[in-house]
Amino acid sequence: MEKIIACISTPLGKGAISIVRMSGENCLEVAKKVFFSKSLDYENIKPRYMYLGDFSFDENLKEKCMMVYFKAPNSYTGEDLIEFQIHGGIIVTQKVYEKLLDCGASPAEPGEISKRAFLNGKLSLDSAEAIVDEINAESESELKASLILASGKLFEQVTSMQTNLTELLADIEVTLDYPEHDIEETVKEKIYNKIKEIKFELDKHIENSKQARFIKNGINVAIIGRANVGKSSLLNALLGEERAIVTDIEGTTRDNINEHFFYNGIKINLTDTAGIRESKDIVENLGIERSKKAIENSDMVIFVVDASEQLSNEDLEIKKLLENKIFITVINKSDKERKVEKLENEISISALENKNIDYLKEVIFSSIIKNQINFNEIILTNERQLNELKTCYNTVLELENAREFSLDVISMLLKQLWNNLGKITGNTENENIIDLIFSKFCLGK
Ligand SMILES: Nc1nc2c(ncn2[C@@H]2O[C@H](COP(=O)(O)OP(=O)(O)OP(=O)(O)O)[C@@H](O)[C@H]2O)c(=O)[nH]1
Ligand SMILES: [Mg+2]
Repeated sequence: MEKIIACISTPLGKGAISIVRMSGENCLEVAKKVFFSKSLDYENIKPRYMYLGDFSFDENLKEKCMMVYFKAPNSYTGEDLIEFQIHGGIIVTQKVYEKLLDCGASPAEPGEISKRAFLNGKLSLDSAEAIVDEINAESESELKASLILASGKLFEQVTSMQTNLTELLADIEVTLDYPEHDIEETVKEKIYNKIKEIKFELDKHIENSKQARFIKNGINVAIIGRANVGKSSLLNALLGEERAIVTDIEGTTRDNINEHFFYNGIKINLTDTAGIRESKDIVENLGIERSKKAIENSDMVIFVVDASEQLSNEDLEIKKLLENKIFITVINKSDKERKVEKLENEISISALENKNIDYLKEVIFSSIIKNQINFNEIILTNERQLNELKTCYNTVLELENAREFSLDVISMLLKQLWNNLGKITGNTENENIIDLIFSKFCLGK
């Protein structure tokens, strides 16, 4: 019998309510010692029914609260589970939790609640990970991608692939047991066709997930240019707030400034940098080094040039730094008389007058996100899942030559593929990944 665990499942802080949970067989026995309600007869307790009553710390000290009982297997963990909904104060929540420990429950490890759900077949590994991503989602796109996964779409597809593989393995067994029937070629043909189907599916997911990094982490954009061209003004214009200091003195920005905004549900991470120029100032030179680092770390660069001045050697030097980068050339200060020559693929804006800023946002977005993101399809934002999927894909490539192999070799490869698919959903014996994944959960989840 698993021990009874208890945890605080809402963030500790002041709020309307807090939830303290308890899971494990016989957790009702613990509840009996602390929760009393006129309408509650423990012998005939109704599952999924809110009881209003008193949580008793001792004879004199009581807290009015609600209790719900979920009877196994119809609960989040698949075990008997009880939730107390109490007033959302830090001390009262802790006291309820401690009282449950005093009465026989043990503290839950981070992720233990969800781990039990997984072990009891309530949750697949990929859905569990999707829930973590859902909780941590910072952008709408990340949330959408995690909701599809949490709904079990990947689990369904992977499980169906595994079922197909099991059938093929059974066919091989039969062929090996009755070699006189000479059906080897037919079986090999069947395997070949199934493998082609699986390859198509895996390929689709890998292809769809190419933009996943941007959905999860956003697009990193460095604003680069020589001093005084209006980089900080552009940052402010894109953000729609006066975040960075702007002056007409060259070298105003000395250290990178990181801020973000959202466009089409995608997070755009901006880095405003120190203007790049020859300088004897140590602080400024350090800042310039950081600008160069920002270029390296970015997915794309906005190269800002001043419209009212001719291109200088500094501009050209900076452009050289961008040779292997995706970049947009932005001609700023378009409100002034133009002196700069026409540049390739330029976008003319005025940060000061907010001209063409929305168009620039669209160009930033579309230089990275090439295809429309289809949120009805599976997008693997989770690196572990994607890596497992790629491993499967490699085995599928080997299996494509199935016709040339002996049935023993094919059988071995099919089992390998079955196991690797299982690592995505947790349908495998490997305890290490399971422990690793659930340790990333927050306490009380
Ligand atoms: N007319 C006009 N002036 C601008 C525009 N954008 C910026 N400026 C002015 O240009 C000067 C420099 O602007 P900043 O945004 O501080 O330039 P920066 O590139 O961040 O400069 P450093 O941090 O020193 O490298 C300020 O006086 C701004 O008001 C614009 O679109 N039009
Ligand atoms: Mg600046």
